[in-house]
Amino acid sequence: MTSVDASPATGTALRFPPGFRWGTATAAYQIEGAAALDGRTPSIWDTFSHTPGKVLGGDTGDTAADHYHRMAEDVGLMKRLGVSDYRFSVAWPRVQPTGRGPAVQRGLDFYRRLVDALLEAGIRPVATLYHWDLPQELEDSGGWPCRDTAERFAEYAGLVAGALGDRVASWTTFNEPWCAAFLGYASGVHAPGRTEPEAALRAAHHFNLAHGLGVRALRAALPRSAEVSLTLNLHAVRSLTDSAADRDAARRIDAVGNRIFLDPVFHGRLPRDLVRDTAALTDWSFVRDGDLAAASEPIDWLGLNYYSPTVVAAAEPGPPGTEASPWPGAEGRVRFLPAPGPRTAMDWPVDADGLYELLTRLRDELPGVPLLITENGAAYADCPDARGAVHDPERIAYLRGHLASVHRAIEDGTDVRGYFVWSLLDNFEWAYGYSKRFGIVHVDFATQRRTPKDSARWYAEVIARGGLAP
Ligand code: IFM
Repeated sequence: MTSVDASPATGTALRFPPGFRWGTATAAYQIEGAAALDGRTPSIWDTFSHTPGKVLGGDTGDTAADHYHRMAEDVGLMKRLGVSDYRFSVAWPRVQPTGRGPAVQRGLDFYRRLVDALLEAGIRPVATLYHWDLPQELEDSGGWPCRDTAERFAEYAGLVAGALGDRVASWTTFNEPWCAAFLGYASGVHAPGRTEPEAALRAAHHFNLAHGLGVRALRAALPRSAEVSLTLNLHAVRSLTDSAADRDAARRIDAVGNRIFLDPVFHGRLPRDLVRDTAALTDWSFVRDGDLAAASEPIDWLGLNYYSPTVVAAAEPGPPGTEASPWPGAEGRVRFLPAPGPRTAMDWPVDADGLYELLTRLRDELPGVPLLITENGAAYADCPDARGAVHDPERIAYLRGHLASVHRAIEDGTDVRGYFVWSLLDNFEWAYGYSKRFGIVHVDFATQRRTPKDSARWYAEVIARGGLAP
């Protein structure tokens, strides 16, 4: 392998602690395809992506990266990278198509084959139970704003743990419940595409409840040594100025973006200011006795997904915006501003300091809770050159900068146990379809040919070295 390092020399090597977990991550609907095979039924994302106008270019996850049929090749790619861990998600409609009742063996068998191939390759499987693909039947009965969905999730968690618990030692209940609740039910840019702010707040509460009930179901089905966790996309919120009004804008976004999950899960309480901010929408009477105790079942680590920071200021007086907001309780009060600096193909600012800020905040607020970066990465418009090689120096620089931030946080006393690149493969990037490429492995979606990008070679070197070269 040729050596690739697109970053300026920094002088010193940054070594990560022994046992640091180096991984990659994917999600079922984004890569599997085989949407109607072996008993799988539609999820909310099948319905949403097949609805004209919802996804760029009319793209769907019907075939995606065809991982369902190319799983062995993809595990081979990871083995060559040298990763210690692979974070994947289980498609609920593949293993329990209606969201109720017994599991479908053919669906479970796929994940059993995947896990066996990983273990054979010396890679630790990290299974996420929910990465946004709710069985459509459960949405038809009310979806996440409906309490029963939380109970259904706990049953599903128990089924999957019963089937795979003998070989999967690391489990995550939810990936990014903020996106599922607020992009799915408030702004409607994600499935199921509803624009009902009160329903989104209910959904957020039911995600917290489902997480806690899921933790209980997992603990009941798994050996004591198994790890159980949750992944949040926390927002590194910065106030534009130090004025009271701008700081209040940041507080509002922190409440409905971060503390809406952190407080129930780690402290068994609702943020008081959030309840106040949202009083015109709900009295929160859907939170029943015992819910917050369930939500705060202890977990073994917290997964953090980070891409870019959020800069806010107090809104200027004016007519309300026409687009539905994903921030109930903050509409008309907060203005979002572009952070300075270079941007990725998603138009997201590149700012590795935001990751350091979040990690050290969690160090201070959640002492004793180990952290894993369960997603970090960047989309760029990668193209194979005439010889088929994919040069992606910006992605290498992005990953390098963010790994340096993780290293700095560790040096400053933060207990970070691992880092998983998003993503192993180019994939279905939700409302953007196949137009955005996050993979360190390029996928030609016409032929399904996989080509490791320069960043894949660079990441393999980082893993082999246990850190960043000087
Ligand atoms: O592709 C997504 C992933 O599914 C969840 N976290 C953010 C990624 C990039 O948008």
